[in-house]
Amino acid sequence: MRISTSIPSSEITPEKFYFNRRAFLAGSLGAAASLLPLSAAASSLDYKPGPYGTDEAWSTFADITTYNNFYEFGTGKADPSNNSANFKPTPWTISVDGLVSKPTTFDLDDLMALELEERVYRMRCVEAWSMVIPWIGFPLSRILDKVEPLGSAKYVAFETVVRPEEIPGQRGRLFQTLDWPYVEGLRLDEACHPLTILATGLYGRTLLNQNGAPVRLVVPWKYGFKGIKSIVRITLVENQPETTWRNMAPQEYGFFANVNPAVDHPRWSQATEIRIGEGGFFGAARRETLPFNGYGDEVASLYDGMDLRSFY
Ligand SMILES: Nc1nc2c(c(=O)[nH]1)N[C@H]1C(S)=C(S)[C@@H](COP(=O)(O)O)O[C@H]1N2
Ligand SMILES: [Mo]
Repeated sequence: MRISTSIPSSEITPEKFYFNRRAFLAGSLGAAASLLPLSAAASSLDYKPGPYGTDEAWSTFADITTYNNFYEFGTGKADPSNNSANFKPTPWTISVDGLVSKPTTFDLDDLMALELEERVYRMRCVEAWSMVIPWIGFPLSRILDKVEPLGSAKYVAFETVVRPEEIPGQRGRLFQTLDWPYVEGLRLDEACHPLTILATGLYGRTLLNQNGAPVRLVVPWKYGFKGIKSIVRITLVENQPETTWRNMAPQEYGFFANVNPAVDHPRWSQATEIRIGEGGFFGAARRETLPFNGYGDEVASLYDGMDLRSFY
């Protein structure tokens, strides 16, 4: 993995910069505390500023790394950070296969050698909470281009690793909730959209296990469950692939899952959301949820002619 262990981190991902930016944006001394865990388990990454950003305050490193959904490690928000210490994200490969001219198995090193960039995106979970996360990664299109999709490829299917020895939720019994592997999918044009990235880090460092180390999908205009973690396989296919949450409850979770405040989940409203860090579900004012999570200018045209009243 091309991590800059030999270069002082102050030269490449100045933590002071994060501190200042957090303090500036949040106007908060709490920002200092939120940076303390930064140095512990993750390594510094080399990256450049990305073309997309937001003026909103970043969620703290502490919130992003302790309030998680990763059912392989348990269903509680603290479970992924508490139960993932034995998971080994290196060495790692991702095979990209299916309807492509050049099926390729990428080593994580190859991916880290792609030019990494920062993308500060809002993330909106279908459960009606949100964060602002400074991801480090690269457009998914960069590896799709390398394998040369065939004309018959219409969708992209993704798979999470299965390793019951390292992943307690996959050993069954205790909290067997979903079928493994966790699977997700995108239409090929969604997968090639410049906003769609594979993330290998956040806050300037490699991903911690709970965030989907070593590489996970980020599709900021869709509900968070589309952002499949710890990916080992990407397959180009002709037909719409199966997706985990839709398999689990098709009346509640669709394939497209575009953030849409006008269409409620059958059991709760999607009109507003809680920004984690701004107070509890019963405390802070709720924010308005934006169509396509605020990325409509970039992506609405992908859905011309589709019925956007549909959750799916
Ligand atoms: N393999 C896998 N990927 C997953 C999930 C999961 O349970 N397993 N949860 C999803 C959900 S519901 C959300 S909201 C995001 C959460 O990402 P974060 O914990 O890094 O914020 O991951 C998504 N990716
Ligand atoms: Mo989610």
